[in-house]
Amino acid sequence: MILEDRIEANVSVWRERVARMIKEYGDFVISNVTVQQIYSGIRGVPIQVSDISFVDPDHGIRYRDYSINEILKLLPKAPGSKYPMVGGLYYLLMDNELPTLAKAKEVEEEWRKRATVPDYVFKIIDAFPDDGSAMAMLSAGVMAMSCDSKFVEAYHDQTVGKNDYWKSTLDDSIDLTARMPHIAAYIYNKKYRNNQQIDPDPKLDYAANFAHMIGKGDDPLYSELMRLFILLHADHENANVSAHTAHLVGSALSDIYLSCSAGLNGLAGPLHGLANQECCNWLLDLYHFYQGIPSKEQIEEYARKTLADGKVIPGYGHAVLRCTDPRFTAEMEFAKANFPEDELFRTAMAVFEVVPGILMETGKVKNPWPNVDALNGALQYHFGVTETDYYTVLFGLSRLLGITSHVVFARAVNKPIERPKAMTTRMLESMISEQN
Ligand code: HAX
Repeated sequence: MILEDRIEANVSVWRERVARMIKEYGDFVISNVTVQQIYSGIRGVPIQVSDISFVDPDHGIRYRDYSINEILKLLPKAPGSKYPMVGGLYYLLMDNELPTLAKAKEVEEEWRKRATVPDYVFKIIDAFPDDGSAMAMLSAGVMAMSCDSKFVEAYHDQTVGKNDYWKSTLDDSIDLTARMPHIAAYIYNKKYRNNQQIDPDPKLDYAANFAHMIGKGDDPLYSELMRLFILLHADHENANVSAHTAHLVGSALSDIYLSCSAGLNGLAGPLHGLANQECCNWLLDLYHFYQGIPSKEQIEEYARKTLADGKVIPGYGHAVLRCTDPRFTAEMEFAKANFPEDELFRTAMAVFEVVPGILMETGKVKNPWPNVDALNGALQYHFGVTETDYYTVLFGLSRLLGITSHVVFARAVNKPIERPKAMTTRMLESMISEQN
């Protein structure tokens, strides 16, 4: 299998690099931790090495050191499409080589062979009420597949050593990512289309097949949006809530399904993946409140009221970024090129002109610029995917590509169980008083 061959070819180099780092520079100090950082979500403390992707605060995410613009240009495109094939993106995340179109297609072919979702997954999703949380359904469906895990089988097989655990983890990752579009579509159809399910179409590429399964197959532009959406949301280094959670769980040698289900639960939080739904709802409320595209003065009034109510303005700010998110820019360009007159998009653009200034005025927001969530919903809305409580599932579908790549890499280099240290307030106080 193409991904296994590539990783096999590189794994000894990766391991030697890690071993050399620890052996020769194990005592090298890269940062000190302050009291404030301990109390503030270990913000800014390096806790991972992430070669798969890196969030550059001033320029945004880089996958394997390529910027979003480079990735959009350099990855092979789906036939007849302006946007890269998801299979090529997965190849790049798993390795550090830009794939050819043939290689991207080979990954998608592997997914096609493994796309059958076990029936018990659908039964578990069916057990939820139709108005239940879409993310809870997704997480439960993913977690259930742990009973099929090839890693668990390998772990109990006395003949498989620790150095080979990555192979069965990769196998599980490909199975999981192959099944994700159908599981995500099943949830959409159960919740919003009276359970009218649509079978996968093996002739379609990964993104187009998902579009087809939620009933949007007739509009080729929606498939283009999903290719772009999946690419933009695939990874954001491995220290954010969802990726770090999945890594932490995986570090206990839990299988990929348990790890990814835990990561999805983190993604479901309003300060993380749920923000795209909150942002779209905020935009819609604003648009309806003023009965159309609001003026700058109206946006200002509305944004100030949001802040005065003690709420955040969703879609703005970021824990790491200190610039306009290039993923926001890529989505803006997509909308400008294809539906510049869409009223919700124009509302989002008007907000972009006003909100950063208001956030700057607060004097406390470190990054007043839009993140990717500021436009996600408006774009989905344009195509009639108006069910905002589903948007985080779209994010999860995409993000598992990055998360599974990180977990495979961690297994390949035998990263150990993660176990930071806690201390008591009394210990902290006495350390401080001893030094003062
Ligand atoms: N609106 C109002 N206040 C904001 C704000 C915003 N958009 N962004 C930050 N602030 C406030 C914070 O709440 C914090 O206030 P307090 O000191 O009173 O607690 C202060 O500004 C400093 O925060 P920060 O250091 O600039 O930002 P954080 O790293 O603490 O938080 C968040 C980063 C993304 C959570 C934050 O900017 C936020 O809540 N944004 C709105 C929600 C959002 O868009 N989330 C999606 C982020 C992208 C993502 O991860 N997607 O998955």
